[in-house]
Amino acid sequence: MPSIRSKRRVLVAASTVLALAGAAACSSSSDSGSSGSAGGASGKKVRLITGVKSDPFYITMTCAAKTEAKAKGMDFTADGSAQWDVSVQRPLLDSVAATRPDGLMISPVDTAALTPSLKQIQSSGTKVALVDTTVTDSSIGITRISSDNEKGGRVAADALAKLMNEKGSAIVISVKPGVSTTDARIKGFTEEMAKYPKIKLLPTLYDNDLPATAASQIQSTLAAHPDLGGVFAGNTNTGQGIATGLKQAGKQGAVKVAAFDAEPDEIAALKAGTLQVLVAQDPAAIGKEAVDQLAAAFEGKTVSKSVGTNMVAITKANMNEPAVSKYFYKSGC
Ligand code: T6T
Repeated sequence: MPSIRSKRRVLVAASTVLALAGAAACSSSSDSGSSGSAGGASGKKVRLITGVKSDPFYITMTCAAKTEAKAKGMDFTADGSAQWDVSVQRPLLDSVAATRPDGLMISPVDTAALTPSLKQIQSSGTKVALVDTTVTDSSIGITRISSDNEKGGRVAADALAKLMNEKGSAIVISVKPGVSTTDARIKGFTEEMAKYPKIKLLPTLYDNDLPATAASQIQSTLAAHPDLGGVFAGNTNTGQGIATGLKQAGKQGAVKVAAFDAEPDEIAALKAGTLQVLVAQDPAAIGKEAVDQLAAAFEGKTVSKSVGTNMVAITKANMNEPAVSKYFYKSGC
């Protein structure tokens, strides 16, 4: 697989994987928010709160974080919201905060709603690492680790436009407004799709991260727009739901789909030809990197304020290549 990694570039390997090299650690800062306390990383209490506990993206992240934390002798536990909802994640955050951990890794489900709680936790001495999603307030987090989601949206747009022969109607279905990652994907996708004047982009729909909602949304869109040629699914549950909806409408393969992520159901849909392109992230790298940055902070070493991780565009043609299939998400450790 001819893919040469370089910083900040989207690389297209002719017939195989399209590697989107992560923007390496950037804007390193020597101040980790406070000098590391004695004893380094070993024994430090680190808690992870993910966006949705049952989501294979976060399960894959958690597995890698757990392994890295164990190797560094940390006291590490993980939890996650039952669903993508501030009212569900907030009590989880507050209960973790009450234990005053040394480090908190969190994927906030909203760019602003949880900021007051995060400010309070941070001011009480807990080092906060934002993983995957972020918050608008730049004072939150000694480090932020995620994919370059805007770039991923652009890649999805170019891939979908090609599949649609650069004409027809397309639609974006995603989680909900105010999610830093999926908002960035939509931004990148929409801006890139504007380069294809014969493709008409319908208004974006939001499914609250519920596959059943995405399934019914794609069916009602098909009914209203019989010429629908393409769909961009903003994340796993949306991709899963769209695949189901297209199958129920007997349109699998006829309507082309570019979806973010690579959880097992999306992989199966790719194999079946219901989805055509998956922009896979590297949640394992996000989890591992966050633990490493917290360890650096505990040890008083330089902490990278933001770290970009890799993404790979997966198709039926390249999905069996080991260098590609290693990006498939897991449903368990
Ligand atoms: O796409 C990922 C994650 O990057 C996003 O922030 C929320 O949805 C996922 O977890 C997949 O469901």
